[in-house]
Amino acid sequence: MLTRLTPRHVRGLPVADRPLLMGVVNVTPDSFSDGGRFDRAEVAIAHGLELLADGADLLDIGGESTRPGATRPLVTEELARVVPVITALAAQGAVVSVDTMRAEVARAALDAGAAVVNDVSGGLADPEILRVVADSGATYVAMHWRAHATEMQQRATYDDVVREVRDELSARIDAALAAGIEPDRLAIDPGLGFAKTADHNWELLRRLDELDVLGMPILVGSSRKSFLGTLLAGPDGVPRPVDDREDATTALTTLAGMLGVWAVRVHQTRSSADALRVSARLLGHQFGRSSATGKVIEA
Ligand code: PMM
Repeated sequence: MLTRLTPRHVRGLPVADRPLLMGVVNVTPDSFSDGGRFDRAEVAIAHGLELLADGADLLDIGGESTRPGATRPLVTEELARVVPVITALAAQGAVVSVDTMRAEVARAALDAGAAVVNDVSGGLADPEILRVVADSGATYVAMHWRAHATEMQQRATYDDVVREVRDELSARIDAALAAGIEPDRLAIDPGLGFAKTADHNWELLRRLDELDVLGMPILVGSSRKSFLGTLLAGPDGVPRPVDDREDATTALTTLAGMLGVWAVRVHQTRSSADALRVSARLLGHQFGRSSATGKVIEA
């Protein structure tokens, strides 16, 4: 039995009668899902605009691949990848999030117009990032994380994955608040695939309501991840390729809409935007208002 989450919003970000749709722009040569496709600034910018036209509410710009085993780029490389793309997309009116674990990159991204810092390490990789976000008054997304990509697979051990993720996220919320980030500018994310097996991911999705007690909006990123490839493996056991996991991603977006998460992070926004409009039309009244269009109302 899946339990609906408490509706929650983040101050200063769009509000809708459905989960917000975060479109991913990976400006990297090596991300698992789309590495090398958008690693030139003008291609990444065009892709961001396409995601917006297809229904994204905000864009998540990242310059570091977190695929298992990936080596980290230099700070200078990461900055050179993301800053021009953020500058251009923010100038065109997009609500921009930067996907980074580094304080220095977060600071430059906020200066370039980003409104959100999406930190997959929840402040563990570079604790200074919390202070940078607090000083700027931006939104902070704290994801559950245990280790960098080179060693995260070995850290996928839990007695009860949901309880441990909840407790570890609770500690990250405390750290963010202690650094001065305001509670209504915080969101959390269970970090599917980060130090998690496929079974851990499914368990987290099944028991997402147990994270609701933390009192924070929840973002979920399942798009194209390997647990979907494993689920959809053919009779030969070969996982479904990354670029053929879109329908499964949309199915999970539909589920997220029914559960009432705050936001979903996806690589392709068109089908997920449709899925969210369908779930909002069906269930919108449960958010306290109903809309036939799923149109975003500015906060
Ligand atoms: N997943 C990836 C990168 N950033 N951020 C959040 N908040 N949640 C996620 O699940 C997440 C993330 C990895 O996927 P990608 O390399 O295809 O972007």
